[in-house]
Parts: sequence; structure tokens; C-alpha cells
Amino acid sequence: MHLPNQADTICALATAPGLGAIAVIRVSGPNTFPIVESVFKTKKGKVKNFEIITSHTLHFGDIVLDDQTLDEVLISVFKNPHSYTGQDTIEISCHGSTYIQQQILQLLQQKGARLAEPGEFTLRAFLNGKLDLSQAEAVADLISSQHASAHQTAMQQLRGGYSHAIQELRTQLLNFASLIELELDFAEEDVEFANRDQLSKLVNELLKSVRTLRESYATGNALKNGIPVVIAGKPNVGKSTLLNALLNDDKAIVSDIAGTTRDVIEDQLVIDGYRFRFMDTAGLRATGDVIEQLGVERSYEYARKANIILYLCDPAQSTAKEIEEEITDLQNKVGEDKFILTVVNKCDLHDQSKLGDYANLPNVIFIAAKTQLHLEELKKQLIIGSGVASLENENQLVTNARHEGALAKAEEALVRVITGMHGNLTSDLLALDLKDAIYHLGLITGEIYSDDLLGNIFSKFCIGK
Ligand SMILES: Nc1nc2c(ncn2[C@@H]2O[C@H](COP(=O)(O)OP(=O)(O)OP(=O)(O)O)[C@@H](O)[C@H]2O)c(=O)[nH]1
Ligand SMILES: [Mg+2]
Repeated sequence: MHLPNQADTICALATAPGLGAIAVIRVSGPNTFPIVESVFKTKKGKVKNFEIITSHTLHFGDIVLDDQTLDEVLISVFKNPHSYTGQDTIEISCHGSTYIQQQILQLLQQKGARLAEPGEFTLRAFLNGKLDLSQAEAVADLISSQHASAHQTAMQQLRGGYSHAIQELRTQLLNFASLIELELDFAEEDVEFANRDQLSKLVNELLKSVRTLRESYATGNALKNGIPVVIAGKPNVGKSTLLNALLNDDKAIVSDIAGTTRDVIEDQLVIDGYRFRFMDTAGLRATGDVIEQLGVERSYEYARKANIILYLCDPAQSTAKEIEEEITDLQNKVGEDKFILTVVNKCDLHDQSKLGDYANLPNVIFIAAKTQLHLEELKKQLIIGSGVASLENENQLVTNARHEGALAKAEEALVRVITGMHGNLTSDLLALDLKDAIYHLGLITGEIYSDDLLGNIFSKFCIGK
């Protein structure tokens, strides 16, 4: 794949397409100033010479087409290297009619600009050293963020997040790798330039940092894409009623027939700025019905992948002891570390003083989904149980699947370096594993990239960004 040419001057609509009060058209590249000069006149009818104008200034005037004024606009001037792309850039704020937008874009193309490809402005910013690759990816996340926690994690990454830490680690590894390379040049003389104890210490520290970053992905991903919460329990306990109550919507079918829900029904809700993904599942029971059985298996599968399980129960159906056994069984099936909140439902039908036995169940909360009783308390418990609030300010949170993949590869290579050193691996093989780790760390921040990688990342951006 070929990257688009940076020598071209590009233009695009930077605001959302369609009607608006104003629209912003961006122009960037070496010929930005002459191109815009050829279509812009001041109110006194003069041509501006942007070359001699101070950067970061605003200019009011007309866009002129065949001596006819097309629109009154405001122009912002950014001179290279002090612009988003690092090149000469002009932003034209025009009136937001689609006709005007199209006419100005056409005019700019007639004068020598070409339409930008998706993400091309940000690609230039990256190629010109304005942003590293993980920051460029954060720009896309920021644009698409729709709730507070996605916004916050994107901002954190945009500010540099863990890029600096990774760059630092990588530089140290590079130093060692070059010392080992040097040893290879003196192979006959059997010298060691790279102190093995120091190298071992460094690689171990690095491995620890890489693992911590990788582990943060579960939370980072949940903050960005929503925290998965599975609503599980026996048939008829009110799981679908709870989903509907949380969403304030008739999303799932509710009935007093046991086994109503057979598939996983999912929807999202933002609570206190955190996005949760709720999944209503088929009631857990042994059944001869093949389809229902498949649904039950699916319930377990989703429960294993969730961050939180709401285990719903109905005191009219089960004693506290039975519920305790059910939860132990569930915990065994989904893993010891999975957080299960015991939710005693249908409390509108029971005298709470008679539910004393249930109060001793692990992480218990009493609600009535049907009458919305204690739902606010349940939401509070979700925030606490997910642990997100305490992690949100953590600036070493990996939210990007590509970064997680690269960290995994770097981790594998570092483990090979450590085992290699224990086994007295020769310098040349050690150097290979070190280089592999350096390579994968470099992919995260973009110190190493291929055209394909960039093409892949930036093609997902919108045009004009
Ligand atoms: N009184 C009362 N009834 C409830 C409450 N929650 C659910 N119900 C009733 O319990 C019955 C079963 O509710 P569902 O939400 O369909 O139960 P489910 O757990 O999704 O059942 P399956 O899909 O079959 O596993 C319905 O008749 C609901 O109206 C509650 O808080 N109070
Ligand atoms: Mg149901």
C-alpha cells in the first residue's frame, strides 16, 4: 500500500457533512497559501499575502468565484511547523450550506489542491513528528467518545499516556542491543560489553512494566467500550424485568413462563459517565429442550467474559442456603476472581424482616425490578464493583487492541531473552530476541511502522481529520 503524497496540498470539510450554522474547510500542504490567496479577497478587495502574515491570526473577507462573492468567511492561518499537520494550514470558516461547502471545495481543487483521504491530516501530523502513533490513534478515539470515561481515556492517551514510558524502556533496550551487536563484531575475542547482570535486571523490570500495561487492557477496554455485566439466575427470577427496568425500555420479553429468554439480549446504559453493557441471559436450569440448553450454555459463556455478574434470585423460589450453593457452583464455573453481586429480587412481595437469612449472602443487595425498588443502590454497587472509578485517573491504561497485541509480542520476546540468558544463549541469538522486543514496542508509538500499518490505522479516521 502506498501512502498519499505529502507534497500535495489537501483540502476537506472538517465539520460534519450537511447543514449547519457554519462549516470549516481545512487546507494543508506546501501550496496552501498561494491556493487560498487566489480565491480570497479582503473586504477592501485586496489580495492577502499569507506568507508575510503572522501565524495564528484570523482574517475576514470573501471567497470569490468569477468576480462573484460566494461567501463571507473567516480564515485562520497556521504556519509550518506550528500547525496540526506541521505544514502550512488554513481553516476556512464559511456558512454551513452544503452548496457553499461544495463550491469552495471545488474552487480549491481547481486551484491545485486535492481532496484529502480519511485521516490524512492526522497522518501528516504523525509523519511530521507532531504526534506519535498512539496519540494519533487517541485522536480517533476522542472524536468517537460518547461518554465520560471513553473521553477521559482518550485524553489521557492523547497527552502521551504510556507512550513516554514505552519509549524510555525501548531506548534502554536499544542501548543494550547495540552493545551486544558490538560483541558480535569481536566474536573471536570472547568479550562482553553488555553487562549481563545489568541486562538481566533491565529485562526483568521491563517485563514487569509490559505485563502491568497488558493487564490494564481489561479495564481500559471496559472504560472505552463499556463494562460487560451479565444478568444471570434461574428461570423466572426477573432477569429480563431487571434489564428492562435499567434501560427504561421494553427490550426483552417478560413472562411468568419459565424459560422465556433463550438468547443473550444486550444493551448499553451510561451510569455516572461510565458505560455498562448489560446482558440478559437464559435462565440457568437443566432442561431437555435443546434450544433452551444452548441458551443456558451461552449464559455461562457470557458470564465468563463479563466483568460483573448480577446473580438474580427470588426468595419465593429458593432458600438462602440454596442460593449460596448456586453461587458457589457458578463461581466455580466462571472463575474464582469473577465479581458476583447477589441480587435478591421481588422484594415488593416479601416482608424484608423475613429475609434475614438472605442478608448474609455474599455481596447481597435487595431490589424489586418490577417496581424499580433500590435500582439506584444497585447502580452504585455496579460502579463500586467494577472498580473503574479508582482506575480512571491511572494514566497507564491500555485501551487499544493493537497496543495490547504488540505488548503481548514484546512480552514473549522478553521472556525468551530471560530464558536465553539463563541458558547462556549466544550473543547473536540473544540479539535477535532483543530486537524482536524492541520492534514490537516501537510499533506502539510508531517509531517503527509500515505503510500498511499506517494505511490500516488512518483509513478508519473520518475525512477532514
Ligand atoms: N412482583 C414482582 N414480580 C416480578 C419482579 N421482577 C419480575 N417479576 C415477574 O416475574 C416473572 C418473570 O420475569 P422475567 O423477567 O421474565 O424473568 P426471567 O428471569 O427473565 O425469566 P426467564 O427468561 O424465563 O429466565 C414475570 O411475571 C415478572 O413480571 C419483581 O420485582 N416483583
Ligand atoms: Mg428472561
